[in-house]
This record gives sequence, C-alpha cells and structure tokens, in this order.
Amino acid sequence: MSGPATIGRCTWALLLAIAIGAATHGTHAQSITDVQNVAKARGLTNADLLAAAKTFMPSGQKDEYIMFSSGGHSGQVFVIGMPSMRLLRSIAVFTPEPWQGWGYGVGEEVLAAGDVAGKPNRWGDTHHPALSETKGDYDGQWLFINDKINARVAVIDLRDFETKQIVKNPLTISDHGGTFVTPDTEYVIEGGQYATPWGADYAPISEYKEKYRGSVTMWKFNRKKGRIDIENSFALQLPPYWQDLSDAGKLASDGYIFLNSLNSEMATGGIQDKKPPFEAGVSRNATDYLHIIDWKKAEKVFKAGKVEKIKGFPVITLDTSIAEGLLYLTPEPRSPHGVDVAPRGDFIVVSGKLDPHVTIYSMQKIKSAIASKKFSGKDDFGVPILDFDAVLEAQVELGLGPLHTQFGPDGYAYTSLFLDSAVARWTLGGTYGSGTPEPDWTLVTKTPVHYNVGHIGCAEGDTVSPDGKYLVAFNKWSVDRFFPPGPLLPQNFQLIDITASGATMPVIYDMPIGVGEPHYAQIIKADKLNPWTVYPGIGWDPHTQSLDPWAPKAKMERIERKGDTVEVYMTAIRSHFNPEHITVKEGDKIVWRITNIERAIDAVHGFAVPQYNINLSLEPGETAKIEFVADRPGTFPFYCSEFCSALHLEMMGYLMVEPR
Ligand code: CUK
Ligand code: CUA
Repeated sequence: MSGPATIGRCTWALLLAIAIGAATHGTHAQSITDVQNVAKARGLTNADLLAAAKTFMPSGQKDEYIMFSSGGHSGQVFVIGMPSMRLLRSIAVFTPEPWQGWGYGVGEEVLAAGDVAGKPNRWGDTHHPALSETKGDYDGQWLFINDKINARVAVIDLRDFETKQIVKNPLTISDHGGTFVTPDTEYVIEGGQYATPWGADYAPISEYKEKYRGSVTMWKFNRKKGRIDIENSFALQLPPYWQDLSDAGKLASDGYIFLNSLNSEMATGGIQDKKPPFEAGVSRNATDYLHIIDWKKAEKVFKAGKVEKIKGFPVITLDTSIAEGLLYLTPEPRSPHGVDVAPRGDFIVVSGKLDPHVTIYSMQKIKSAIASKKFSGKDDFGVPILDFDAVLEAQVELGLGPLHTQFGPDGYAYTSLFLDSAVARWTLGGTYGSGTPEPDWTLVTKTPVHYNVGHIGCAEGDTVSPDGKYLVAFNKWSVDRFFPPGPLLPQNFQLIDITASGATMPVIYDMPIGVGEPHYAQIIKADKLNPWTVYPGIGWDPHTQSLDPWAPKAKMERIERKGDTVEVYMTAIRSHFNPEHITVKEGDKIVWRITNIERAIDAVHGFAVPQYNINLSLEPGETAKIEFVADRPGTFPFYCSEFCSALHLEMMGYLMVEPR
C-alpha cells in the first residue's frame, strides 16, 4: 500500500520504472527515453503513466478481480476483468443472444418461464446482480439478477456462466429492491417497486390506497438443485409505498432485511389534470420509511401456514406481519434510495437523494427499540413506526444526491453522489474508529467522476470482508469522455484506486459501456471462481449439468424416422458435422441432437440453419437438442458459425426438405 505522500512525491524515475516494468514484461527492456518520448508525444502526465501502469495487463496475464455487471436494457450480465476493465463476455439472461445460442434453439424453455400469460417478454432491464454467499462472503458459485420491467429473477450457474432459471413474480408487476441474498443464500430477495393491484389486475388509481400494494418476495434457493425452489418461497405484503433498494442483514443484523421506500405519501400523480406530478407528490414529505423485516421469524410464520394464497402464491398479509411482529418502519430522509448494511452488520446506511447526509441506523438500537416498543406511532395500515431518534446512530454530510454505499476493509465507507458527480470516502464510527486515523463518522475526501454516478462497486464491498483496492463508479452519462457514436452515448465505468488512505483516490481508467445502461455490479476475487473450461464429459447437458444419455456419440451418428418424426443424432468436430445430409419431408417433426465431441479448450462449434431461426453455440463436450417442424420446403445449407479451424467454411451440410 502506498500512502498519499508517496504518490504525491512520486518521481519520474519511479513512475517510468513502473511503466516500463509493466510494458516490457518478458521482453527486452526499453530505455527510459522511449517511454518519455511516448509520454511527451501523447501528452501524458505522471498521473496518466501511473494509472496506465496500474491497469495495463500484459498479454497472457489475468485480472485479479472479476466484476459481474448488470447489462441494463440488454437483459444480460457483463463479465469484466479488473483492473484491466476488459470485457470478458456477456451472459445472455432475459434477452435472446445469438452468439451464445440463447433463444435460437436452446434456452427457449428457460426464457418462456418468464412469460406472462403466455405472452413473450424477450427483453429485460437488469439492475442488481447478487453473487451467492456463504457466511456473508461471496462463494463464487451462483449469480442472481433481477429484471425490473417484468419482476423476474434469474439464476446463473458460475460453473459455465449460463442462465439456468428465470422465475416470474406472480404478484408484483415490476421490481427494484433485488436481487440480494441472505448470508448463506437461503433466500434471494426481490423487493417490489411501483405499487399496483397484484398480478396485473385492474383497479382505478382512485382506489390506490385500498387496492394497490407493495411486496417483498423471498425466493428460496436450493443450492443442490441450483434452482429457486418456488414451492418453498413466499412473499410479504407491504403498504403501497414504492419499495426501493434492499439489503440483507448479516452478523449483528443477521435475520433481518431492510427495504427503502419512496412515496409514503401515496401520491397518485395526474399532471394532465393539473394535479402534482409524481416527481413532486412523491417527494412531498420530509421522510419516507425504511422497512425492517425479521425474515427468520417470517419464515417460521410461513412454515406454520399463516399465509394467504394470492395469485397462487403464499403471502404473509400486512395484518399477519403486524400481529406477528415481522415488520417495522422507521423514518428516513429524504427521497431515499440506497440502503446498505456495513460489513459487521451493525450499521445500516441509508441515502436520501434530496438530503446531503447519509443516515446511519444502529442495529443494536433497532433491536432494543423493537423490544421496548419505542414507537413514534403507526402508519395508515397499522405498521408500528420505530422512533427515529431511538434508532439513529449518526448522520454524515457528504454532498448532493447521495445514492449508494459500499465498504472497504479499513472502516471506510464510500458513497456515490449523483448531483455532485463524485464519490465520497467517509469513516464509519463506532467499533471501526480505532483502526483509522480520522475521527468517527467523518467525510474524508471526494473524487469527482464523469458524470452522474449511480451505483458504485468496491471489491467484495458489500460482504463481511471487503477487499478494498478498487472502486468502480457506474456513471450514467459520459458526455465528453469518448468519441460520440451518435447521440446515444455509452455509459462510463470509472475505475478508482482506493489503496491509499486519506485524500488520495484517483480515477485510473475509463471503460465505455455501449450496450444498455448497467446499474450495479459485484466484484469478486478471481480465485474464488472455478469455472469449467470444457464441460466435464462428452454429451453434457448444461441445463441439467449432467451427461445426457441421449447425447449423440462418435460412430453412433444416425438418422431415424419414427412415423412423421425424424430424429437426427449428429456430432460436431473440426471440421465436419456427421451426418451431412438430412433429408426430410415437408411437415415432418425434426428432433435434432448434436454433440460437440471436442475436448480441447475453446474448440467451440456453432450450428446455424437459415430460414429456421436456429443458431447454437456448442462448447466442448456440450450436447443440445432442438425440435422444430420442417414447415418450409427447400434446400438449406446449415453451417458452423464459429471460426473453428482452417476448414471451418467446409464445416457444413444440407437440410433438404422435400415438398409434400
Ligand atoms: S438503482 Cu440504478 S442508480 Cu435501479 Cu440500483 Cu440506484
Ligand atoms: Cu466448427 Cu466452424
């Protein structure tokens, strides 16, 4: 770790030594003069060279951290190496994606599970990825992500980085406060968003207070099966405030979840009738409510059967929650957005978009306020409101538009400031105070970012053991940072070096994101991930993560006709498919199985059929089954769509559909 003083006094010699060390790894050394000349010619400063040396990744070297970023409107997840900020791949989730063969022959059933009443929803607005945790620490096994537009949650297996499941919330129409996991990934949490009558039922907005409701859904995760266990999942009914971001307690707050809200005013808008628009009505009150939910108690209530089935889903109603002491509110200023639990679980940090402070609640105080019934009243639905002063630990003035907070290993907290376009570093007080030079609960420094930061992500910065080192600001606008590719500009992920303490927190890299508008990302130590580079056996079905007994094998390739059904058993290996001629009759049903029988790393084959909208990606060992009706007579050259070998163009065959 270099202190701020070291960097401040950094000499050219030191900088250049670092730059040269990084740039010439394993090759002959360049002279200092060369680097100086390059720096001069390109107008690079000391700080630029240092930033380059910190982020440059020589060919063949691998990043220390892996960032899983939401893909925003792309409906995907992006996997990015850090600190190089190189995009390693996208993971298709809610949106069909041809390179991965997702939704063009494979994945349709997973995608269809997210349909509503049989109507396809083939895009997603992914917001908050959540890595699975063991004892509050990332374990590198699973990744979850929500879709805000249609209230869906997806499960991604980090053995092959592929989506395995999509569940559609039967109650809420949109979601926002998710996904977040409980400390052992017992549950994946999906907070709702805009209050509605549940299940897309109709009710006029004049009946808002009676008929519109909020929710939080506790999706039970079955690690063994690698799936959300819908049967053992449940929801809690909440008042029609717009539940927003959420987080799960850990250690001192284990067993609790926290949800922000806005619109405790229950404003219903109506700008066209000269009523206050939502933006005014929703922000009228000085405070909204932090929801505090005892999920372990709620689980017991659910298991005891004290639920109502609504839209076929078990719901703990508001009345039951109040009677059983599951749900408490406490005021939070002002137009709240982020809620983030500190590493030891002792403090809960809430940001109000229209309040220059972050507000810190003490879990210990919350628990004793619940025990001693220190209520300042009840809301309109009878939910007890914990007295604000009784649960408040501190407020720290940071700047304009605080949104989201992450944590470092050293008692530092970091908060994004949307209106200031800055990231603030401040100190957690209480038990953290001893390890830091600054007094408790103090703003230390701010680093400007470009521009309009939303979330931030620190390396393992929302776990029980944050790593520090790096912070990424997920900036909504990039304005003048990049070449403008038309009026739709990329977003900007800015990498910030947080290794030094105190006021030193430089931006060291800009990464344009030109595919959707990502929100949040989680950053895990790369060595915690253990992905397969080839599937464990030939004939592997990624959906079941097991060998498929029906998978075509070498020397057993064949075509079988059973009535009007034609079954194809095909293998793929550099550089041919076998069989190469498939002749069927118009109207035949085709069940086409293909196995990539390669064992070499990266020996991927595609399988694309024109006019039938089929494209697969077959990774080494993978088997796939596609089914379609040969409803279009003609001659269709199918081919391998990955440039796999010198004779890749020859890796093709003919599907001949004879007219009836
Ligand atoms: S929200 Cu985007 S900046 Cu959807 Cu997590 Cu706060
Ligand atoms: Cu196989 Cu190209």
